[in-house]
Amino acid sequence: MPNKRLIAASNRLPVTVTVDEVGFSFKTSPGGLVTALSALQSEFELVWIGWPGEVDTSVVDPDEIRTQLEREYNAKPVFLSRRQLQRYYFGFSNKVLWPVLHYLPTHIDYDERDFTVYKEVNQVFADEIIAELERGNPAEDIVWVHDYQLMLVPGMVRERFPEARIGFFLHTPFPSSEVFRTLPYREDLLRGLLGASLCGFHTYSYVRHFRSAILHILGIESELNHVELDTHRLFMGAFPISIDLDRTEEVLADKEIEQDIQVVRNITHGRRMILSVDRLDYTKGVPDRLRAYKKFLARNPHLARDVVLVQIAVPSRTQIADYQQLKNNVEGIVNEITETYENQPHAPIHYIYRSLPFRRLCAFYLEADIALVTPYFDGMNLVAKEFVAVKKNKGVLILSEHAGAAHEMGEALIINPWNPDQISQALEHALNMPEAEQTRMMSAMYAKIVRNDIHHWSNAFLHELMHQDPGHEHVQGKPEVLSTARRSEIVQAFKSAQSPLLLLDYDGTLVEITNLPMNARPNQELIDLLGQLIALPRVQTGVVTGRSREDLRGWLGHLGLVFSCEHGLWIKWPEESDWHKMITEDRGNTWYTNVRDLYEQYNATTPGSFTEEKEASLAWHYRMSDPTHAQWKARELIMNLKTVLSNEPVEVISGKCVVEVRMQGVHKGNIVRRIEELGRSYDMIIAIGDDVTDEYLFQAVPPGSITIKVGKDVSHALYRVAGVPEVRRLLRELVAARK
Ligand code: GDG
Repeated sequence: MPNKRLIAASNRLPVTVTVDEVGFSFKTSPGGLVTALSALQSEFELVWIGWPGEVDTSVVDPDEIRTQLEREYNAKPVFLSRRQLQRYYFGFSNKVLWPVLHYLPTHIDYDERDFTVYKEVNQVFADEIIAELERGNPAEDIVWVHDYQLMLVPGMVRERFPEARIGFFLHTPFPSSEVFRTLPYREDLLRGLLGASLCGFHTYSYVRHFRSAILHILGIESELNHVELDTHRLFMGAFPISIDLDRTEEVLADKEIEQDIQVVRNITHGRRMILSVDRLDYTKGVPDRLRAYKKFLARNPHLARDVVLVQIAVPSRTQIADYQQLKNNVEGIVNEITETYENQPHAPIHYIYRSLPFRRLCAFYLEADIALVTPYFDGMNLVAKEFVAVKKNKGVLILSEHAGAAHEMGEALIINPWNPDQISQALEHALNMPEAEQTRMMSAMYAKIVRNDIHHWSNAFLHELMHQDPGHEHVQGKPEVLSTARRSEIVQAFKSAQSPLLLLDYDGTLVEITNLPMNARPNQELIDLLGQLIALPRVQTGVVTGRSREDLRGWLGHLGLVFSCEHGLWIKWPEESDWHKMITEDRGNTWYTNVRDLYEQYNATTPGSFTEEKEASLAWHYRMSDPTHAQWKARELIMNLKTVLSNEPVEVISGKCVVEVRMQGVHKGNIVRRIEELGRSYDMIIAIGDDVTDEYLFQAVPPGSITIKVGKDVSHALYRVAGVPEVRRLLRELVAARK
């Protein structure tokens, strides 16, 4: 028995439960994914988590179903109530995510309650995975989450098990970030995906779009194939899915396929067949395809008796109004074509609205001369690959350039599905294509499918997931992750310290960074927490910030904190009545005015950027600007500043989405000088900060101090934590220790 487990989660279980008068029964649906993962059973024990179909749990005992599914299939059912199904599946997944992921936001039908239930159901899936990891080995087991219905799950599992190896594969396209950002809750969805260790897409374009979305929506920069996150490293890659070639071969070798072929021939009546097979979905481009075919017939009336377009439309999501409308629309066009050619013995179109057995489908592929695959947008499109797999070296594939499959199958006749003339011309071209040319194109594509079938796909994904470096290691120059053990040692030391001092940065450490500095007000939870720290006997707490005195006085002035404002220009102990200025020169007007003028030029050419004027410094903020453009402008600005200011007593510092010029000698380390001036002594100092400006503090505190960097960057600090919530958690533990 393999000791590693592969925990796969997808919306649907590969087993469906049917309830009837005598009880319940199971029906397996052998999709490509199931075959691929089942083939790995010598390496892994496979556990599958998913929805088993609609089950009326008031009629049958769900526990009995659960036990049996577990025993017979190692499957864990996630039962969904009517409400959950409507809001999570039909609602947010299929009326919001599906259209946006396919560049068709006009099909969005959004009800804000749907996202709440989407989140709730994602949590149920995540809890099932977490329970499995708790029973197994979270550091060894592999989790593989599938598709857009479960985008929040990787983040939810990561929260519980930071060390878990979590794969996520998106079967749909990942659209341009401009389209993705139309989604409500796009930040939550992206953060959910960022919880994965490996995010797989069908093509590199989708990877590129994903990188652009995390940059433009979350401000997170990435490398070509990975992102360094505060908690772990996420890899991204293109893994084009493929088909189960063995299954196709088996079906073709089945003698009974002859009967299916006969059924197909009774439809074609010796004519040349153009075949289209789709789930009846508005992304598949069926109406425009049929209109293009109508145009083709009108341009080639002599062919109307010699060709037939067989359109197989598999019923899908029939409860959704847009799908019902699509069906009516498609049937209307089919009727128009049929009526136009009603004088012919056989209509040039044959429409089938149902799902067929796979062997019958293969008979259609075998008999078809041309496959016409014209989705507006499609993650991959397996129909195109199945056609090639069955035909091998004959026939013509006409393929939409917006299907993921077009990235691999460049030999096909590639068309733009929005251009009916081009479709019509491609049909003319295909019908006239010499056999030698067909063979050249088809065998090249067939060879690719043989090289990359469904097993190759799953192996490639899992290999990458298992062998990549999760980024938990200690990197030179990077602080050590603050482990649970080390944290409790610090808390213990704090508990017994005589006179400890906490020096805390504000933005990015005590509060999350916001687009506008004035919006980062402390919430009640923070005010209470700081109040509790202040109330601890013999403990002193300070806020060390680049902000102005006014901000801090207004927000936290009543608490009794030590303040260091404007990067150590102004410092005040609670018992002092006045602020102490750490340098005596004033602005030196020329540099200040020059910098202000230069910033003005950048404000004018960098939309979203603005200047913040402080007493001893000037900051240029670009958090709200287009990140790619603004980073370039920031680099240019720094070069200009260095030239303009070469003889001035100032420093140019580049922080998180901010460029700052400030007087030399003004930095956060000044607080240590002030402690000495005041003759104060502390036997334990804990300094926490997130930005480059906090490095001055980390370097200035005496040896033996505890320095903590918030975030993943290189730092002089000893330890690092992921974000504001972890800082607040540590502070709460410090309070509890001395109470
Ligand atoms: C999603 C993405 C991505 C179709 N009709 C019948 C039938 N089928 C089978 C085909 C094929 C599958 O359904 C359709 O797969 P597609 O890839 O074309 O499309 P979606 O269902 O939209 O799939 C897509 C895919 O996920 C995988 O990642 O390629 O882009 O949208 O295998 O054979 N099967 C049977 N009878 C039918 O009538 N038995």
